[in-house]
Amino acid sequence: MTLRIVTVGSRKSGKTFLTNKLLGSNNFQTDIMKTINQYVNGIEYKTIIQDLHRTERFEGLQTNHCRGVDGVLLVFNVSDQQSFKSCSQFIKDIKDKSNAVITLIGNKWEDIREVNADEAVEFAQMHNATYYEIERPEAQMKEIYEKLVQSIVQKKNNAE
Ligand SMILES: Nc1nc2c(ncn2[C@@H]2O[C@H](COP(=O)(O)OP(=O)(O)O)[C@@H](O)[C@H]2O)c(=O)[nH]1
Ligand SMILES: [Mg+2]
Repeated sequence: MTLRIVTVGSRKSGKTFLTNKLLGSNNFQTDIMKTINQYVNGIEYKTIIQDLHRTERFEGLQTNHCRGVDGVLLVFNVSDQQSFKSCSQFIKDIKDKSNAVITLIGNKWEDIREVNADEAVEFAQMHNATYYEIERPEAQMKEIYEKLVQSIVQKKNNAE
């Protein structure tokens, strides 16, 4: 079983930056499609992470590649209220097209805060998503990805 995970979110929210941190590389400015093998309860799962630059020119197109995905990393910039606001529509589109487990990520790398952690947590809960705020991408991304894969496997097992 191969699990497919995609990044979604406003332009410049940090999707590619965070994906590169997850992969431990710095090379990608354009499309990323990489395989990550991940163990859950002793079973190895193959996951594919997709961060598609070319879908971003029109934000509405991003969710086209969400059809049938297993997981979504939905990224906004904590310093940009608009990027958080746009998550509502993204979530709607994602849910139309998939049964994905959604991880909401507040990327924080500037000093300005326009989105409170509380409202992000509340928003995530409302949509059955998990919220993480990222200040140390190197340290946090791997764990966040692991947890997402665990949740996907759990959801699939429960559905059986
Ligand atoms: N230092 C730092 N820069 C970031 C971070 N997230 C995004 N950036 C910068 O913000 C810009 C846009 O990020 P990018 O990942 O390309 O956004 P995308 O359009 O969502 O893929 C790039 O110049 C990044 O280097 C972060 O967590 N820390
Ligand atoms: Mg990008």
